[in-house]
Amino acid sequence: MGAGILETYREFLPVTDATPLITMGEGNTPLVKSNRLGKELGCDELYFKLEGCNPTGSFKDRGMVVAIAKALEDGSRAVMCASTGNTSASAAAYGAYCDLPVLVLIPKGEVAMGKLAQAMAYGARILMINGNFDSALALARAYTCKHSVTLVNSVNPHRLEGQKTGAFEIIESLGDAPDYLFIPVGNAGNITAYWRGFLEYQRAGRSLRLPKMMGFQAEGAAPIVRGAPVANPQTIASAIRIGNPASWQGAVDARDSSGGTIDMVSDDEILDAYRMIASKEGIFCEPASAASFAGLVKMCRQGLNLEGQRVVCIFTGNGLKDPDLAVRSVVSQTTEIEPTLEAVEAASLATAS
Ligand code: AN7
Repeated sequence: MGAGILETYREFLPVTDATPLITMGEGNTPLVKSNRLGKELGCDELYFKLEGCNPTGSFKDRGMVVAIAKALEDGSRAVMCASTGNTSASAAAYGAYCDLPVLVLIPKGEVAMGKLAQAMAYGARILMINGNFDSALALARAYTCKHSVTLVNSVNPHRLEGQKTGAFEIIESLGDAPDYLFIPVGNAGNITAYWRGFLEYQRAGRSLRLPKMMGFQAEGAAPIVRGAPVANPQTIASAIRIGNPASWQGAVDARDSSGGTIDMVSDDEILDAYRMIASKEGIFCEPASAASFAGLVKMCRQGLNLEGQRVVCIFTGNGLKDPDLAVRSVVSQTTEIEPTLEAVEAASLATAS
């Protein structure tokens, strides 16, 4: 373990003798058992997969390490992606690690500060466009068709190959697949990849069961739920502000073959979940990630009975990526006091007694 996903899962990945087995320590992320929220929902086996523990703070590193390794194998001279933030941070980091120039197209004013800071620090060439993610992705596709620059969005098949390893790890941790997998849906690559991972491990005899795939979009950016692209997607969860997902069909297949669902949650439900996960479990994930748990809460309210069921929520990215939102949306318990013991005692009374 800790060898990186290319080496650990090479028999399940497009690894050849010529593929460089690069790693920045991605994968092998914690699967943490819920201590409080599961009980509140009547579920005694609820787990959280902490993808924010990857090297750049999101699940994107699993797919990016494969995409970058294959780009190097193919002699690529530069890579490009469009991004709501996390893909650009990941591409920029792996590009820096491998001395491969990285171009990122991001929607101006719509990327969380932490992610932008990462792309800048890792030294990517950042092109801010006056448009949304969907138009950025269309431009990245058009540019990479015309020029010999490798596209590393999830339309690059190597990305989803890497991302399916999240499902492998869950099976290894639990001894089998869970009954339900709750996951946020944006461009729909991750739900597609997880389903593939569960199928492949079952086929390889490493698991017996298959989970119901429960995907959640944000209400203002829910094209799959509504059955048509959304021209001007809006949600506080900027990572999943996507109106025309590239892996639309993959998500629908995962839903239908698993007997799961793809539904939506409101920004208020996302923020409630985001605050609960942090204040009741000690896990700080980003708002888009909280859509998975918000979906679980919604299903339970609608009568889903989780007694005796094993449930996993994927927390796709780290809360530190969007500190502005945390400061704006959490009522903090902060008071300013004089630097005296008396003042500390007076202020602590209610909390420590
Ligand atoms: C934290 O970085 O699309 O359904 O450009 O950053 O596989 O797209 C990010 C997506 C969930 C949705 N959670 O996953 C990008 C980008 C977080 C994310 C998603 C994203 P997909």
